[in-house]
Amino acid sequence: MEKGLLYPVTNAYREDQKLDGLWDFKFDPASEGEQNGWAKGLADPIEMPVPASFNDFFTDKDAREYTGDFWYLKKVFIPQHFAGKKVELRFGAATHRAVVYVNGQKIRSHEGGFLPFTADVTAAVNLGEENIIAVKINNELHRDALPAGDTVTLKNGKRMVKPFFDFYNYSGLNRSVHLLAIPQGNIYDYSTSYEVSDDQATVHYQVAADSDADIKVSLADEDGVVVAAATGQKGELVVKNPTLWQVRDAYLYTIRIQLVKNDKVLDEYADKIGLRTIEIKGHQILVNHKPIYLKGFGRHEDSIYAGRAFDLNVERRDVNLLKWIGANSFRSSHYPYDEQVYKLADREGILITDEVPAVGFKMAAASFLGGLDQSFFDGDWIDELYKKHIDQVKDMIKRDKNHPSVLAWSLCNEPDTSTESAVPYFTKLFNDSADLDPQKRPRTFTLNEDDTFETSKCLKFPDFYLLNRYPGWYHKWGYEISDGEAGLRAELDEWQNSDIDKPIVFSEYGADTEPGLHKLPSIMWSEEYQIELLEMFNRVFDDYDFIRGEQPWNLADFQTVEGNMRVNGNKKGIFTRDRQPKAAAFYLRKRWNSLPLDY
Ligand code: GCB
Repeated sequence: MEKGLLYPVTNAYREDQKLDGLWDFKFDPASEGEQNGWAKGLADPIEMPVPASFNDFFTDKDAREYTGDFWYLKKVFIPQHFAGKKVELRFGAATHRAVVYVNGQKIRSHEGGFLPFTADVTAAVNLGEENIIAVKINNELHRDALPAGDTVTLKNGKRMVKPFFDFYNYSGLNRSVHLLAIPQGNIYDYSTSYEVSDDQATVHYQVAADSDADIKVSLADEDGVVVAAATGQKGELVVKNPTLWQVRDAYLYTIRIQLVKNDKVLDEYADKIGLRTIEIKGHQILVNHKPIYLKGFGRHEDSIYAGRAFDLNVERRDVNLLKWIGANSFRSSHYPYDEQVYKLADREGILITDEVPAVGFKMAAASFLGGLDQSFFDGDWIDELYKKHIDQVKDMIKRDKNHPSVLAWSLCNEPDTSTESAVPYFTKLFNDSADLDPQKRPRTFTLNEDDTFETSKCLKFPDFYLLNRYPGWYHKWGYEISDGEAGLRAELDEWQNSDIDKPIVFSEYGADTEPGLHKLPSIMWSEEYQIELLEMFNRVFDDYDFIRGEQPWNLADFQTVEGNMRVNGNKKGIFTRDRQPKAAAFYLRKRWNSLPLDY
């Protein structure tokens, strides 16, 4: 678990330099780089953009599919004026495990390809000089790691990954690298929780700092007017007549935290927060005590050329598409996204179900590879996997807890919860994560098609249910879709007749659709069939009032592993991979713009 994961800022006390651009890059198939001194320099490197996944830049398949160790290296001038400060390197994401070296000295390692980590390099850097920063990354998949999969060696000696999920194993420094200089005694974490009524909001705050200085906290509105102030490591900020953060109508206050000693400010951290509450009551999801209905998508960080790299341009376009189509939410399937995604959602009033990269926890999900007949949670990898899983849940919540856009935590995608062996795992996961979020946001996981009201042994855990269901596509497809609808209704009738009274959100459903393929009457893969499938699901949703959201799969087409179920990727996008609408986008836009927020 990381000590603090505050997003880097530059102010009078802190300096943040992005180290994006071209880095030296080299594959290390024999894992010999460390003993051969690669941490100090790479012989015959190629140049690789950061942030980016390396895969799609290559024109040869061995390089694109490369699995194993690989190195990034950059010479960075570290200024003299960093003297007296703590110097850190912050990696937004290194997929999936990394070792950081400075001037040949090993500094730290990290596992988990979708969350940031910070290396304290104060003692290793030479100020006023160029320093050599090297990172050894490994992109193998294993059953005891997140996301889960296997790594195999082919008869020709080449390695390849066999993911237990369908998204392509894009690898590299997928998010920005930051060089930071911060005060030695610094603010390293803070958290807030809220109580709101029409005429007052109370912000309960808590600050974590490596210092015995006094802590001062203030809150300013969007005009910069300070509306509340308090002192102490823990306290309350009371705002009279607040403007609340509302869904698709965001208002952001600035919280400013200062460390002060003898009237001198030693450190300052400011951030944007939104005043709002989230609760689950019966089968309703409430924001600011009012029911809301989720409209949106599952998504991926995925685009052409740079793979899973965070690209602010793509994100701007995606958020504009979400607004255009009338969406108010998305799930960060199947991993926490770059922090800038959450900042944009905060600004636009979009709700996020934030998902940890716990995906592939089901041997049958390896069906993309032919399926493996064993319960995932019976495996001997479970203890090791759990350590990594809870560690990443902790880091995700630590990183994202202050974003008003975060609605809920998804602790797993489609785990195999239909065997008893899943129960102790989820008991522990839900117990160990219970107190991590001061706002006590709802926690959940998605239930795959096989994990139904009847078969799942873990229905007691989620605060609300996320159902991934594919009638009309993976079963009861084409002309049989009416039987698919009947099956879906039969399952929902069971939920309705049970004593469970919790919201259900449909977090995945959809049909692969080749853009431009038209057929009257429809056939599968045509744009017409995609609309028919959405219409079928919507008919069903409209008949059950405990369904509190619809998030079809996926916002956009995305790259997957090669296979006989995919034609150059997963085509269930409502938009193409280059973010243009399929016919279904116009259908959904009409529906979603006509549904009230509390539908
Ligand atoms: C699922 C997975 C998602 C896949 C999707 C599909 O259940 O959660 O990652 O992409 O199905 O299209 O097969």
